[in-house]
Amino acid sequence: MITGATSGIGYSTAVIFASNGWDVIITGRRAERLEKIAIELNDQYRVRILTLCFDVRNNEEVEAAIKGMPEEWQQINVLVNNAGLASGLMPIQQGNLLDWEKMIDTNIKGLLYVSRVVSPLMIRNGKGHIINIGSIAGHEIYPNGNVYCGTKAAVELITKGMRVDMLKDGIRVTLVSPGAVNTEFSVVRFHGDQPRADTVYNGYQPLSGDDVAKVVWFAASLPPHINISEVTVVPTAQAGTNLVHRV
Ligand code: NDP
Ligand code: 8X3
Repeated sequence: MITGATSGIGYSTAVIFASNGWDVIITGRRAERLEKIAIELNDQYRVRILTLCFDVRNNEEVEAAIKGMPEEWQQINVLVNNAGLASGLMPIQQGNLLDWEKMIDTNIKGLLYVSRVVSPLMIRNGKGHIINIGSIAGHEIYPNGNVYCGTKAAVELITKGMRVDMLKDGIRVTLVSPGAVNTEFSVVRFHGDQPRADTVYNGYQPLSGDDVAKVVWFAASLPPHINISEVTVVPTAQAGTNLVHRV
């Protein structure tokens, strides 16, 4: 199950699992995209794709969608908690409360809602792997990153908490923390301002969604006794959230 599979890292992760023969549950709010991706992956890789359209911020929708799946789909081997966003880039003293709430509700509460429903299924099945998509923004702050960085720092500690709590159940828990990835992330952050979003990726080669998906797949495809606890993956041209070598 991959949350936020309608674009970027989540989409690429769905492709890599499907291309390796896995049946995949893809989720997101954009129903049309989900259906299009399901047809594409089914045609190309002959695997089964289940689409679940819900907003991770709405716990009722999350529970109804996941608990309502046919029993066979409830055997979730891997959950990739990827759905997330940045909204705005403003100093704390000028912050927009709606942006803050969107980020906190999606990146922290949404991840928790989905995990709360899926983790008991994994424990019931006696195995499972939760891969949370954090960020280097969770490890270090940059100007105006305040709340987004805070949500990703929370994801880091929640990931550790999950690992501790489900240790006895044999559930693997991994944190993947990417640096700059060229997806819809920046256009979402800048509320649809594509030219401004493009400036984030000018003058160097950022990661692609496919690059991050390879790391997620690596962690998921290791033998069951190996857990990658944390991995940070950045473009070669990036040495920190605010340190990118541009030419
Ligand atoms: P995209 O904007 O391309 O993808 C985000 C995905 O999350 C979309 O599929 C979107 O689907 C989904 N999503 C967002 N909000 C919700 C919601 N409320 N309910 C359900 N789904 C939601 O960005 P990325 O692929 O870059 O982002 C994926 C993750 O990677 C995020 O957690 C982000 O914080 C993290 N990340 C990104 C980095 C980057 O530089 N791009 C770097 C480090 C981490 P839909 O709109 O259809 O609901
Ligand atoms: C996304 C990376 O550095 O733009 O998490 O916040 S950054």
